[in-house]
Amino acid sequence: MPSLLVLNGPNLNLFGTRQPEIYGSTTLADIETLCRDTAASLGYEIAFEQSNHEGVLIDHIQAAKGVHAGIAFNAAAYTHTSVALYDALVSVELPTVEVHASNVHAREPFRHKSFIAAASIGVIAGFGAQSYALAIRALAEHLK
Ligand code: CA2
Repeated sequence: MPSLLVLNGPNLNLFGTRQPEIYGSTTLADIETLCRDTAASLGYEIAFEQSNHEGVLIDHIQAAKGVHAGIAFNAAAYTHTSVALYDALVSVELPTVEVHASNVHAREPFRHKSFIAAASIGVIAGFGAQSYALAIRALAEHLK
């Protein structure tokens, strides 16, 4: 079965534990289940990873080449800062969808800048945990 990488950046292990008014009450484990179920319904399996470390995220992106058909990526705060993650995404040439649970464009101005968007086929933000399911659907549609 073809496979997708769902990659999560710093602090996303805290989903469902704090700031529910911004990020909802769904835990990252719940989001993993949602991603697995959504992907399976579309004929994909997933690898689901989270790291608080930029270099580890880069290692996951590099290792995805030849293994996964695409990436759904919530780079969290690194979205707004990381040229290194942009370079890694460009180098692997895999279709990537940028994902955010919150609507970053309705928040602080520093969240309006994304280094990930320029290396992505599209961006989904603001739908809570469902942003992930929508990203997987977008990838599956793109890969048809
Ligand atoms: O909305 C998103 O998914 C974000 O990627 C989440 C990041 C934020 O820096 C981005 O601008 C938007 C924040 C991760 C912090 O996660 C927490 C989750 C629960 C409680 C506290 C922090």
